[in-house]
Amino acid sequence: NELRVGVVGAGAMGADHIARITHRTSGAAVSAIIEPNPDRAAAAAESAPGTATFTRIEDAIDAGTVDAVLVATPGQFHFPVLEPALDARLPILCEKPLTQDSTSSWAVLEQEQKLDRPHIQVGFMRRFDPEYRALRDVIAAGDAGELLMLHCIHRNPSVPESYLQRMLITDSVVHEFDVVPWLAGSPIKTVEVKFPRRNTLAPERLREPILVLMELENGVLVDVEMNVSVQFGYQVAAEAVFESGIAHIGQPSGLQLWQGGRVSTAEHTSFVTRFADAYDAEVQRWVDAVRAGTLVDGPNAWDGYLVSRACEAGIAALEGGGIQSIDAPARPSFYA
Ligand code: ISE
Repeated sequence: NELRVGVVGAGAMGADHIARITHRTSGAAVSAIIEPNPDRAAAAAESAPGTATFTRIEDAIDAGTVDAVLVATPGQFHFPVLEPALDARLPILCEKPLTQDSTSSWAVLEQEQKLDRPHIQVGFMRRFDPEYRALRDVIAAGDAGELLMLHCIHRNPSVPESYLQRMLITDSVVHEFDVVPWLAGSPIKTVEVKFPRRNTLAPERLREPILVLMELENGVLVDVEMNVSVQFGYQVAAEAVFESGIAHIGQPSGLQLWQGGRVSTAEHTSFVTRFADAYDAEVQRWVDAVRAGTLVDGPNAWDGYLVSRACEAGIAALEGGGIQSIDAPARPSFYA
């Protein structure tokens, strides 16, 4: 029987997930849309006929219409949704970040540990991107020797008005904070933020781009160019430097066109297309895991907690400067 998914939040990401589950995911259907904004709720319901709409998750749960929950609201609204969903023992796919800070993420872990097994998967979709997976395999296989450095590029054409300075860390670099330790097989030890010249095309409230430097426990050094006003497109790429080789991921791909004395290749303009395959795989594997009873097949709430600690160090580095260290507690056996 099909998994009945309640989608919380019908903004850009929620609408994308609703379309995905409705048209591309097998074994699942959207049964409820939880969205306080009536226009957004109506538009979303029209795209997924037969779904009920609610303004509060508690009402959707009480109506008995959902077997699992996909949380796609902005990060600051995750915590109040996770609480009732865990209370109802529902499996959850929560978009990144898990919550806005490590104290509330810890509270989520404590609540989850009252259940029989992990119920929350966190939406770090890069782990499902074919190129990131291939790079991780190259690192693990060691064919090019040990990994020495990672140069990461994270560029957005522009950001919405709701995007504030701290979100360079909590909304954007949050992805590197998850995917880099996963790639390199080593946790983050320190974080530092440097400021190059400011891009005058950035909104006035933002001082960016920024350069984020990380040292991992295993000695690998990582730099991240975080740049959200590049105008020309959406680019997420990385170069891995090994002892006896180099690997690149995230280069523009597809049709190359030679015309008028130029060579061109189409570039993405949004994460929705750049990571479409990753989102598809992420949601399908989550649905399969929930139907199989394992509930999680990807980053879990413990991973989300570690990222929240890295974000706190990142914000301290962004606002106060200096090299900030991260010392996370040991992983509870519940998440082994
Ligand atoms: C956005 O929220 C995302 O998650 C994207 O992956 C990221 O590239 C962007 O910077 C964020 O604002």
